[in-house]
Amino acid sequence: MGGSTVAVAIYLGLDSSTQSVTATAIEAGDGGRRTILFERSFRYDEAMPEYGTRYGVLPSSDPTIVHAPPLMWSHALDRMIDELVRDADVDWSALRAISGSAQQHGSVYVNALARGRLGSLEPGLPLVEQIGDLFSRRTSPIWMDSSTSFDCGAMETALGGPRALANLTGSRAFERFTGPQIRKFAREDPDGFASTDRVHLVSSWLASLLAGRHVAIDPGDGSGMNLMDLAHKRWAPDALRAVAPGLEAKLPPIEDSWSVAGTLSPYWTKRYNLPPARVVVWSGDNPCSLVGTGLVSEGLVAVSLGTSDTIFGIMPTPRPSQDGTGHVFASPTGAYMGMTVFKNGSLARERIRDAYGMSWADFSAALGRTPPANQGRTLLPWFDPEITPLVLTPGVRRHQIDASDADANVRGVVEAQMMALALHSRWMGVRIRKIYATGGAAANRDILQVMADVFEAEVLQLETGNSAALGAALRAFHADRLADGRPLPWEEVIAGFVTPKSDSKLKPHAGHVAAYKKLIETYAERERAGIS
Ligand code: ADP
Ligand code: XUL
Repeated sequence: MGGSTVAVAIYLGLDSSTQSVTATAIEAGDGGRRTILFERSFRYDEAMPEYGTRYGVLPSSDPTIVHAPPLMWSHALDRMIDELVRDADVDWSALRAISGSAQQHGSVYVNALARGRLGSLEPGLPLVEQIGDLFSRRTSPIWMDSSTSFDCGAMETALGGPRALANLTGSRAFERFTGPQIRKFAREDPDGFASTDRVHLVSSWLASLLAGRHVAIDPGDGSGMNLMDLAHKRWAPDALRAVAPGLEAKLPPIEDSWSVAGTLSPYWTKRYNLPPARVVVWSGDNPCSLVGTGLVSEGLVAVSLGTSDTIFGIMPTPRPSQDGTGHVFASPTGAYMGMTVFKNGSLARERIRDAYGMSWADFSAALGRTPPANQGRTLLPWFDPEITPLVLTPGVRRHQIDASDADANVRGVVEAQMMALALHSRWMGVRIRKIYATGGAAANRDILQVMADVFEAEVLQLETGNSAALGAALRAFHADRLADGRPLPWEEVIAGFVTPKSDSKLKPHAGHVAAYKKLIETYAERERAGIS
């Protein structure tokens, strides 16, 4: 395929997220034609009940331990491709390249059998029947896991303290980051670690399945490990040593986010009659969302209201958070991105919604019935252990809100989340005037109005809520053009694909802004008191 010019090219972006898998296909013609062909999604819990997950994770009696089955993510990839090729409306012979996005930090441990097996999968048999014996750890710790405080402490001590680790890797040690997670595994199950030939991220594992060989980790997702030298985008030997002896030999290499890892392996081309499309290295969901929300230059930020709530924006040069709040990641555009992450996002909103037997429409109506700033009443929404700020013992802390007052609780959870987003993005040093909202809950304009009022910023919805899958498709497009020797600047890659919805702009109300300016300081105090 390399070098040939086709009139219309199709690019596929896959997003393997916490609760679901999504595929977005785009068409990019030479004559400037740009269309999102389709988006398709299914949830693991519903589509694959045999794995026993709830919200995409395995049941656990310890709230700090959160794992998911890597076989399920692999199976879901196969099933999604199967569903896509049945879609008669798409001419898959025009598929030029595939890339992907995955929940960050989660690690997949495979044994040496994978080396040969990845490239020799039998097209006549389903994938899931051929890879079950490749995992040297049957379950994968994911980003919601917070059981590695001991290993975080050990890594920070070995590297000269939290600030030194942040300056080297972009973040102080965080419980969910892959380095501390690998350290814990090597310590608790030395035999399992010894039989591990490769430690992948979810992103690099799924890319490996497509390409039929072990594929690299990109600097975007590599930044979520506490193991990568952020300035040089290569493994940091001191950090690897602080995790486990021999780790370097078990890690894939780090390669640019626009690297072509190969073409679709015979399993995919023969089983599904697909062309040998280029497989572009995958990245994390937040780095992909940066592209899929069009944040390819400085000045704008996006807030993603998915399973996690995240806030991020591009940073031309890395300025790690000196107070240990957030992260600097490499951006898949080659620059950097600043980001803060909250675990109690959509599932906390759902907990409140479900506790009072509401629908999303009822939830919105409750926001409509209650005054902004909730008469000074707040709650701390820590249903699960929280990442920002670090809270390992979960529990909702209410201030003057009666647990039986449904409306006040609805307003309380949304205001808490928006104030926490605003407070804990201050370290980025950006005056936020405009926010692109994405993720499942960005469909809810009543939630976004609270965001606009708390941030005193305009909030816009995008044409697609699936910015991670779209970002992956756009990355495939960018990398394919580059590999053909016809590179496009990022502004041209995203043009026509990443558009705010017309009439979607929400503006802050002056009176509400004033109320939140007061409340946010009270909230900050209650948060500090709530942690201790
Ligand atoms: P992820 O990619 O992390 O799996 P999504 O971005 O797909 O998650 O978001 C899924 C979440 O979106 C659901 O858990 C649900 O709580 C939330 N959601 C969907 N529709 C609405 C709505 N109308 N109002 C608020 N939240 C919503
Ligand atoms: C990012 C993070 C989450 C996951 C899941 O640091 O932990 O946003 O990527 O989406």
